[in-house]
Amino acid sequence: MNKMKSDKLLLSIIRKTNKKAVLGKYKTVTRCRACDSSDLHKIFSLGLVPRPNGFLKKYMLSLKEEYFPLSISFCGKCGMVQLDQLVEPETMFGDYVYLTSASKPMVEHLESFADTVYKRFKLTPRSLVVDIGSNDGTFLRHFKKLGTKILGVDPAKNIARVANKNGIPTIADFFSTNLSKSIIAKHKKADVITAVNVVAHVPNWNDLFEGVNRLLDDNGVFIAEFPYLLDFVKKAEFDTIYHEHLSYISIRPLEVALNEQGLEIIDAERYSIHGGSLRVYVQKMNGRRKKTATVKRLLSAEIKFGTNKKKSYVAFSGSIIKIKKDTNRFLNKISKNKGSIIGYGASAKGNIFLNYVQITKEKLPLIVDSTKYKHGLFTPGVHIPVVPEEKILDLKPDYVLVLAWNFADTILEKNRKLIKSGIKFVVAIPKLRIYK
Ligand code: JHZ
Repeated sequence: MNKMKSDKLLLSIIRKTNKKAVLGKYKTVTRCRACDSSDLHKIFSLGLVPRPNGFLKKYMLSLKEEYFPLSISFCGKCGMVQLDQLVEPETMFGDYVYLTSASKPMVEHLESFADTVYKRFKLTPRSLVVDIGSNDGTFLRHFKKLGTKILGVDPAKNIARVANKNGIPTIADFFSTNLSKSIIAKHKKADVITAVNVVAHVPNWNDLFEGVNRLLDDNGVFIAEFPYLLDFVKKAEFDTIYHEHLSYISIRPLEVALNEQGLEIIDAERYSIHGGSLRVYVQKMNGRRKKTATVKRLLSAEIKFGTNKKKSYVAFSGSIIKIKKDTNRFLNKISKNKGSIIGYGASAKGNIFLNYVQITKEKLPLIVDSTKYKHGLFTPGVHIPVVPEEKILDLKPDYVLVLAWNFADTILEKNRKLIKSGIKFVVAIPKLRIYK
């Protein structure tokens, strides 16, 4: 079946639950983002889904809603894993609802991240830290406290406005080679450039890394952090596949793309945040710092895993199908027994989970969340209302499905009293578990 026919067939299935579903515009990616090879092989398709952060206001529920195919492939040459579709970035990031400051574990992670960087690279009041994808300025706020110069860049105009109001100077734009030139003209070269959960979102790596190389001082460091491919595959974190995440990054392809733009990885560290992330430290090619043994060790682990081999992704695909089956079986049992259940954490990944598993508001009538921007909105596709986190105290459901599984420890800990009172918390990824 050709692509167009299969999209139309999938759309007709979705229209059974969402009559307003239409096919949105997207481009198909045919070459590897890292090495430009066309040797791409499909890993898994999640069908058609709406934009992951496409929350709707009430009046929008009666309007058309765009859906896009969602699938990932690996590159047979360099092992890069990437999305097969490209949705116009402007429509995803121009007006954003995700706030870094809404998740306490992330705020704490960024605080210790800033401390580490400040000490390791001996920053001073003259040092300039530029944060790409700076969101509400949570990360830069820590550098400001430490006393460095700071500058944020973020395409979400609504959120950049908030950051500026809170004293974090932020350019409301996509970072690019062109923008790096104007930053140098107005400020100076950067001693540190950071990009936390950003590289995976950028379609054109050459332009990003060329811009980084231009903006970086000769002795500067570029530090990027992103969910790590090996964690993603091994822990079946399939709902982090969404249209904002164009790449599922490992060291090997990233190094290919960085080298191409005159940059090299000198160190890497693994963190548990967001289900398992990798932080890489990068300098200009043949810079003064030596490469650590960790980079080599991780590279060998990637080769051993076989990031460019079909067989490495078979168990991952099997787990996705099993999670869908187990969750549906579990929810059906609850509704058969007339039990009540709500969701916890209206995350982008949660929206993919709900749409892929086909969890409608009949099965999950409400989601609580700590982000003020999401309150009063409805989740994309399945239209479940989002309410403040504290509402859980009035609702007292029998079960709570934790959609922000990456913060399950924090969410379980802060709701310990509710769990003791008999409310059962459920986490579906990497496999269905009930906490009581
Ligand atoms: P969270 C984000 O994705 C955004 P999302 C982005 N696309 C990215 O790359 C990844 O992170 C890595 C809420 N919450 O962070 C807040 C509570 O209600 O998993 C958030 O809405 N109570 C840039 O959206 C959501 O859960 C809590 O106690 O998939 C978590 O969203 C906590 C801790 C969170 O990311």
